[in-house]
Parts: sequence; C-alpha cells; structure tokens
Amino acid sequence: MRIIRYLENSRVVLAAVTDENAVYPLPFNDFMDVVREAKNKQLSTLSYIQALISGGKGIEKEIAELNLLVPIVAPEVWASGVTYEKSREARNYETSEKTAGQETCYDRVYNAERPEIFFKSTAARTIGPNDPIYLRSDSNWQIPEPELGLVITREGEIVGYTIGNDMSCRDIEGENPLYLPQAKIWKNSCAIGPAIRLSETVENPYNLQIICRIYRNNQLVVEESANTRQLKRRYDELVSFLVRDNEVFDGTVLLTGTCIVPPDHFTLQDQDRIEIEIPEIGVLSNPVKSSAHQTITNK
Ligand code: DO4
Ligand code: MG
Repeated sequence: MRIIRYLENSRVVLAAVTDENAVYPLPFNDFMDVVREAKNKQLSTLSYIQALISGGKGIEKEIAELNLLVPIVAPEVWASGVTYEKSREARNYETSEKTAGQETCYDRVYNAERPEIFFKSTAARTIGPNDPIYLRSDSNWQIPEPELGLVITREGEIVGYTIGNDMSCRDIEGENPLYLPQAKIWKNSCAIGPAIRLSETVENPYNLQIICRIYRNNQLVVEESANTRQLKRRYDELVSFLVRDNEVFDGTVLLTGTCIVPPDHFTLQDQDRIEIEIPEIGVLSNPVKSSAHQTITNK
C-alpha cells in the first residue's frame, strides 16, 4: 500500500494506492494524520486504510494521469552520509583533503560508531515529482544522489519509505568539507516522492533495488543501479542518532545515503531529466534547470 498526493481542480487530494494500482482518495490532508488516527484507534496504518477504502470506489484515472505532488510536506529533511562504500570512494576521489597513506574524514566516518547526519531541506525547498531540480550557478560538478528516505514520527518510528534525491555539488564539498551546507542546500535541491510506501508492507527494506537514469536530449546518458543490502548501517541506528536529544516532527524524512554516484566526469546540465526508481515505491522523475531559469517565488 502506498500513499500519494495529487492536485485535482486546484484541490489537494491524499490517496491510497493499492498493490493493483487502484487509487482511493482518503478523508485526510496529510499522511501523518492517517498514522495518528490509526494509532488512536489502536490499528496498524495498513488496517486503518484498508477499513477506510473497503467498499469504496477507486477513481477512474491511472496514477500516470494524475498531477502528483510531493507525497508528504515534510517539515524537515535530514540526510545520512557515507553509509555506502560507493559514497566513501566518491568522496575520497573528490576531496582535496587527502594525504597519501592517511585516512580521510570520509574513511573515519564510514567506520565510526556515530554516522554522518546532516540537515538537508525544509518543506519550502523540497520538491515533488516532475518539479524542476535547480542547478547552482557556482558549481561545475553537480550530481543527483538517489537515496531511500525514511518517513518518521516525532518518536522516531519509521512509518513509511519514499525516494529522495540529495542533490550534491562535488566541487564545493571537495574543496572543503566545511562547505557541506552549500554543497547540499539551495532552492529545489531536494526532491522526494512519488509515493510513500507503508513500512509495514515492505518485506525487507534491506533488499530494495535503486536505479538512477539520467537523460540528455532524450538519450539515456547514465544508468546505474545498486541495492540497499550494501548499506553499512541499520535504519533504526540512523534514526536513533537523528532523534537523540533532538526535537523532530511528525513526517520528518531521513535520507539514508547514496549508493549510486554517476561516473566521475559527469555533471548535470540544464534540460537533463533525472529518474530514480525503487520498484516497490515508484519512479521519481524531475527535469533539471539551470539557475538562470529559476523564478523567485518567496519574495
Ligand atoms: O559527506 C557528505 C555527504 C554524503 C552523502 O550525502 C551521501 O553519502 O549520500
Ligand atoms: Mg547523500
């Protein structure tokens, strides 16, 4: 069972999507309201949704025909780093902070008890399916980071899984790791979606395939895949560090680190399109726009 949000006649609809891809609107605005109400009724979220939709009628449209929105307006998106060997290798390649024969900060964090957890995005900076990812104007080496996202409650319970794109500027971080916030956070630098898969309906979250495709002039120029079984950490371990002595909010998303890095010579360009797929969740597709195309919406 998955959860989506879509726009219909200027109205936002929250809906459940069954394994048969039937779409059932739900009488709530937000996934976390469903989670909370299920708890009040002492039901699992799945049982509660099944009770809500049973006997009801799905909509006539297919998911592909809907104007999908970000599946949850996450108050905050946090991200884990260097949780896969692939990410460690890529960071060690790009960093100027290396001395022959010595461990880098990336080697150390990969092996340390404490993981790297960093602040990634706010609701206003986070985009959903088909919204444009913007490129920074001061970076020449920008890539998508395809990641599994954990949707958590304020208590740190993992209630859903989504797909995230933790956009990254390899040259900015590579110049100095203290530039991390600038290498990671800017307008439209974080995408999540297209759906939230209820955690209780995922048989083994440590065996999810992640595929990344990048298209340029409609030609496939990058295609890479990996599996969450390569993750060095446990999800509850990452969450426990995030919530430790911290206040987190219902619907926070924690990205779990990238296991896919495009070839080192690759950088995104205006008009590319990024697709990130986790078959159990869906395909998160976003066009790429250079900063010159950005419209300032919050002024
Ligand atoms: O250390 C910097 C960021 C790492 C990261 O975002 C990742 O491994 O996914
Ligand atoms: Mg990342």
